[in-house]
Amino acid sequence: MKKLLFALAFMVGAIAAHSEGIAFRGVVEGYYGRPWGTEGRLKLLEFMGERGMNVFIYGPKDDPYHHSRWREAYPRKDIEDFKRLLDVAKGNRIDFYWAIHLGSGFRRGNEGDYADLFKKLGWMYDAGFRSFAVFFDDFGSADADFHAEVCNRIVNDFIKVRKGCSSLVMCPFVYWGTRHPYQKTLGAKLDRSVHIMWTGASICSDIRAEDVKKITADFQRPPFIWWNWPVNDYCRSKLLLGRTYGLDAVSCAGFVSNPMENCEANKIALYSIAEWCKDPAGFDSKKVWEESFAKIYKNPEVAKAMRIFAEHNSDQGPNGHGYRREESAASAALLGRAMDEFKATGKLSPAVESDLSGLFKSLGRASKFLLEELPKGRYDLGWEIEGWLYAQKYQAAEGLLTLKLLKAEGTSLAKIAREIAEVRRKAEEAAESHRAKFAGATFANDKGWVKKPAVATRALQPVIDVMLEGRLAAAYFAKYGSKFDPAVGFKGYSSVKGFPQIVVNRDGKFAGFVRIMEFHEIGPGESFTLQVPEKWQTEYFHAKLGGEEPVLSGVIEVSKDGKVWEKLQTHNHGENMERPLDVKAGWRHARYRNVSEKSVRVKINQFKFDVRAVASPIDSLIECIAE
Ligand code: LOG
Repeated sequence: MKKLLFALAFMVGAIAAHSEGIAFRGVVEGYYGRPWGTEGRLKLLEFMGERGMNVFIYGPKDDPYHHSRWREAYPRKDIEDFKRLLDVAKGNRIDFYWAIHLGSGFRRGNEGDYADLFKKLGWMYDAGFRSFAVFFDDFGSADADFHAEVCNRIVNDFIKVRKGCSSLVMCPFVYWGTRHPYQKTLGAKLDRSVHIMWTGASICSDIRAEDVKKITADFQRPPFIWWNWPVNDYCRSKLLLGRTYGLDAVSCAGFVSNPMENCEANKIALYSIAEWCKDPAGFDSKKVWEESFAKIYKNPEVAKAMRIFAEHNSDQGPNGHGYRREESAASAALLGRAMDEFKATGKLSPAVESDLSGLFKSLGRASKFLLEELPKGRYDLGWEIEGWLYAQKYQAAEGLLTLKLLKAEGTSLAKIAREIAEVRRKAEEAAESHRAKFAGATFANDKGWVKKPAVATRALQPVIDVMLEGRLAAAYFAKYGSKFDPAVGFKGYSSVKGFPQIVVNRDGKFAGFVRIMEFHEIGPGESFTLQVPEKWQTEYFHAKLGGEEPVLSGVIEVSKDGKVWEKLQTHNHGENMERPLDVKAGWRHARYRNVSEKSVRVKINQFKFDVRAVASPIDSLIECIAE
């Protein structure tokens, strides 16, 4: 009998998927990080209504009253906000679910915990909720009997008792993959009415028909899919604005997208997901993505610029989930050709150069336009994506300057290198101010997780990097007669005639002179100097100069610019002179100067800074070429 019912339910689900699309379709606010806030949610609900989505599951990991403090009542203000949300959801024919996360603190068989749970659900019912979900993801343990028991009791003692409640939705502890004993037990024991959430073959993954088939058998019901896209809580430096693909036309009880913390920016993905849900089999990913811009952005110029920008902001970058998306797809051939040509010849053909220049210009124009045009109120798209728009603007500028650099020589080359350094400095400044803005807008524990924005990292930035580094390295060779090594950005020099060539080496944390084995005479007033590139932060200085004599005859002086020097109060012992440095002071030069009236014999056993690496080889190279 059970089997028959199951087959019947399955068939109904399958028919629903093909005639009217997925029954429950919408959004789960289920990510880690800054929750959207009521204003953000209200706007999203309107959009979902317009796009025919009909379910919103509220479960932001970082709402304490959903999660760690699930027993406690929401403050009155939050309840008022929920009432507004419920109203707008109703007006848009959206079933607004409130989820409780019981993964921490709920003890199996503890009646006190059950009492607290029903009290809390009762308060939420009184606030107006009729749809409830229970989450166990990422917290607790794989105890299927326990999770089935809690859910079944909610069904029997609450959902069925209170008037007008929707079917319970639950997110299990093992919410991805198939064939897990936990999933099978859950499937067997959970009340038939409960929907079980599932993210696919892995946590973030495409949804494949054969996996859905397996999990449908394990759960003894079609899964309620929680699709972890376009969520970016595991790749917060990126915006995921690309097309929706990787979804087979599957039968499922429901389909909700877990989106990015960037609430407004989600509309691009959600537009497509809504279309997919309406007709999984007929869905045309490219076409729907293309048409979405004009539907989302009323101003056609904004739509056009967003389309250009989105094309290059869609891949997560390397990440723990191993989930990746295409990026800069329409430019793949051009970028591939540029890379090949440059690697083979150190140059670009005129055709490729002109196409690349066109691409950078269009990206530069689009991001500048959006920076000027988009309103930047706290819940506006402009506020959310400003940091990425700046990054895109500076990346485009860097790209164009790089094309100029490829053809420049001598003083003009140095001048362009300086311009590139300036663009990179501005990009860094904008990224830092974005980080500060986002950190300021989130809760205490989340501040450290906020990342600087990154754009077009998958295919476009690598081409700029290869060309920039390649051209600068060639220029370095022409200028200094040696091959570039990131450590060579560090310099050592001396005022002493006949002093041997100083070689600077960077070894992990240390940047300093390669040991000089023999003694050398340092005359009165003479010195030798170690210099590190601009972006490297120094936090310690240490010299060992071959005996006590140099320590008694000389001093260590430090400077920020190589012009104004200050005596460092070193701690001296034996042949050692050392001292911790304040990183913020920005000391980049250190020299030993003989301040006595006679020559002193020095053997450089060690002369080094401890550095914190912040600069890339490109920054070091630019510094060597630009001066
Ligand atoms: C969490 C979710 C998070 C997502 C992506 C589920 C069911 N739970 O690894 O809160 O946003 O992955 O990082 C999850 O997906 N855990």
